[in-house]
Amino acid sequence: MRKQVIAGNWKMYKTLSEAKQFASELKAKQLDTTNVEAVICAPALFLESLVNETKGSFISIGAQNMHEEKEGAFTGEVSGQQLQDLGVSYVVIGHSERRQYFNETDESVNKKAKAAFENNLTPIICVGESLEQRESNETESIVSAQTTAALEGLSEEQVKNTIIAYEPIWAIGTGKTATADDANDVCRSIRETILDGFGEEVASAVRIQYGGSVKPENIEELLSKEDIDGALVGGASLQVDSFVKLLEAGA
Ligand code: G2H
Repeated sequence: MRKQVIAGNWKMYKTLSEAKQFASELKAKQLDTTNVEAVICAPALFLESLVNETKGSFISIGAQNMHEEKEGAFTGEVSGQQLQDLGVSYVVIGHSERRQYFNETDESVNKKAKAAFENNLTPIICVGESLEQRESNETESIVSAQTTAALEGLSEEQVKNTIIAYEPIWAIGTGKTATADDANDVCRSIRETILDGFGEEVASAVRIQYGGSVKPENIEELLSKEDIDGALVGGASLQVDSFVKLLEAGA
């Protein structure tokens, strides 16, 4: 059985002291995490402190982006090697905000996914369609093409350990959520794409999250669906109480 993974994506929110306070409050909670993984994807500046603060707890720490090269003259960038060295274990790749505002492409997403595995980081690869694409019935073809491109050249073992986050762009931070059935249909189509490319064993192992205005009020229904294995959560991951409710729903 696939273990649910609830990942908070803090985006560019919080100060260092707020981040540390959150981690110290969260780790003190008595949560049954047998069936759920808890990940916080924080701004790069906070990663070292958060890794230290959460050591030995049920919480894992992720970055929100990385550069595909190991090192080099890339001002302002952070490499997979540097993340691994800090003790980071996950990295979000190809979030729609990065695709939209920072020219992230399917090709760079693929390079970053490969670099993530080279540095023992679990990639959370985001895919999703725009409103226009949904309205012209292109959702599954767009998401399938993004998935295929992102996973190109990865080994079966690596794909099994990849997390795909299906985030319809029109549902991000807007309060609009895809219905649980619609989200599940797209997650199933992603799994079918992986089945075509990598076979049954890989497709049934890979975890596929839904993301886009997930909150305590809608998470249970989303997670009850067969092909949804967790959530990537922005706004509702910023408060400890709300994040705890999301984890409890996954437990
Ligand atoms: C989608 C999501 C987190 P929110 O970007 O990746 O954010 O839950 O605020 O829609």
